[in-house]
Amino acid sequence: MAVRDYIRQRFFPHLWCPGCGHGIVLNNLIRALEKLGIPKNDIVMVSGIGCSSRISTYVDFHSLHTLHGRALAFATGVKMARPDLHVLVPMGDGDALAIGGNHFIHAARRNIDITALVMNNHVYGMTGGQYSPLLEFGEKAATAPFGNVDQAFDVVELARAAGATFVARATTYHAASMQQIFEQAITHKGFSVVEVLTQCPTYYGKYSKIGGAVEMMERLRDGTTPVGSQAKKENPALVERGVFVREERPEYCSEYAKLIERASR
Ligand SMILES: Cc1ncc(C[n+]2csc(CCOP(=O)(O)OP(=O)(O)O)c2C)c(N)n1
Ligand code: SF4
Repeated sequence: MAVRDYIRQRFFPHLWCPGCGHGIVLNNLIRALEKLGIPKNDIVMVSGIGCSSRISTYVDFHSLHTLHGRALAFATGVKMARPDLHVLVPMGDGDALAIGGNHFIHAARRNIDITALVMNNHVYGMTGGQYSPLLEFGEKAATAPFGNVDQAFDVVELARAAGATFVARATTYHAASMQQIFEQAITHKGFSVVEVLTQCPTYYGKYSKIGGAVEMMERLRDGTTPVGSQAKKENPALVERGVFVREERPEYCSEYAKLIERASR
């Protein structure tokens, strides 16, 4: 199957602004699925609301475009009804970790076999660039013009602590490794989380004064380093990217099937 076969061409041109990172995520996700050879009828994409969540409009899979913050709740229902299908959940940082934070930690705790993609642009892009729980302390956004006084979440640490069995971080600058990480996350049996550091030049780039898409991607290039690198030891401010957690643990749907079996004896 060719990459274009995974796309709903009738919904193009897409709604993303020029330079938005979300299209890079869509591109790498489709390339990963094409490389893995997963038939599109075996994939369900469930999303909430946000610029990032719009990905579900553009892919020719079974798709549900649901409520802001609730994608993982819908996805849990889909996966429990049809554990044989691959369930992918693209979310913005607001969708996943502000309004959706509770669903996120409990999906991780259950280790349900869902692939969660957290597209972290630090703001609520769709509604005008308000800061999300992932905006770093001191940074500026539409609702933090004098600097953010809240502390940010680290998605990787949160997912690890909550029980996710595959946890990774990619960036839109490092597109080739993003595709490889997606392949590993999709084939992992259990709750997998990939945080993708991405850019919203329209709001975050403007209000933070970082600049346009190019400057934002240069920041991802210069501000990140492979996990466990010497550079991180020399400069602790660098953000690590790569795979942080890969573990085998009982998966929720498999355990639930065993429970039904025990109860039916
Ligand atoms: C229950 C509910 N609350 C608030 C909104 C308004 N809303 C729509 S998208 C969004 C935030 C989007 O930010 P994020 O999830 O980070 O995705 P991005 O647009 O940055 O990709 C909000 C607050 C909504 N649609 N529904
Ligand atoms: S507002 Fe930001 S996140 Fe939304 S499409 Fe534009 S650049 Fe992307």
